[in-house]
This record gives sequence, C-alpha cells and structure tokens, in this order.
Amino acid sequence: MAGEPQPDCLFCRIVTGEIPATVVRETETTVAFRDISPKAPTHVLVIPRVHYPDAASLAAGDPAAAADVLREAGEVAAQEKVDGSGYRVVFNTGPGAGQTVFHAHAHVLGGGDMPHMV
Ligand code: DGP
Repeated sequence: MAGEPQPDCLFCRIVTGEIPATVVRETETTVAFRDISPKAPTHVLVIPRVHYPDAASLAAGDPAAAADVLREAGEVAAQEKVDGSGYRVVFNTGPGAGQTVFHAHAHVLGGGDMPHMV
C-alpha cells in the first residue's frame, strides 16, 4: 500500500534504525541525517517516515508529509546555521536527474560556495 515501509528500501531501514545514520533532527513524520557522501560543508537529507519513491509521488499521495519535509529542511538549515548565508534544497527526481535512492528525500546543502545551477 502507498506509504507502507519497504523492506528493501535503504531509507526505510534508516527510519527504523536498522541501518545507522547520523541523525540531526527527528519529528513524528520525518528524519534528518547527514549524507554519507557530503557535497557541501552542510549536507543533510530530510526524509518522510512514510515510503514514497520520490518527491512528486509523496506530494500527490501524502501532501501533509511533503509539507513536513519542506518545513524540516528549513529547520535543519537554521539548526546548522546556514540559513543566514543561504542554502539549497534539492529533490533529485528520477535516475536521469541523479536520483539513486528511491525513497523521497530533500538534500539540504549549504555552508560553502553555491555555484548557480538554475
Ligand atoms: P540521490 O542521489 O538524490 O538519490 O541521493 C541519495 C543520497 O543518499 C546520496 O547523496 C548519498 C546518500 N546515501 C546513500 N546511502 C546512504 C547511507 O547508507 N547513509 C547515508 N547517510 N546516506 C546515504
């Protein structure tokens, strides 16, 4: 069923604690943890506890959880003190855009040079 945990999903297993991660914030609906391969001085992933394969399907299937992820991205930026200098929130969607883990997640990137991409 939509939103149900998937036993083979890496991020579902981080939600349950089965796979360790450096968690920086948790709410009832989200978990935020440091990316294993950081691309900026601050690089945190914010994920919903529910399983949807990408941000678009999350927004369609559970808009409240999608809003929680976005709100938490801002809270992470503030906690990491990159909100003043500016930060980027990225949702890679689909393999062609570089998505490699198919559990919706926001990358929160900041604290260094932020080359203009779009
Ligand atoms: P994406 O390419 O948008 O699907 O981003 C997936 C990110 O997940 C990528 O930046 C690396 C990160 N990642 C992959 N495996 C792990 C893991 O086991 N632990 C943590 N903390 N991050 C991971």
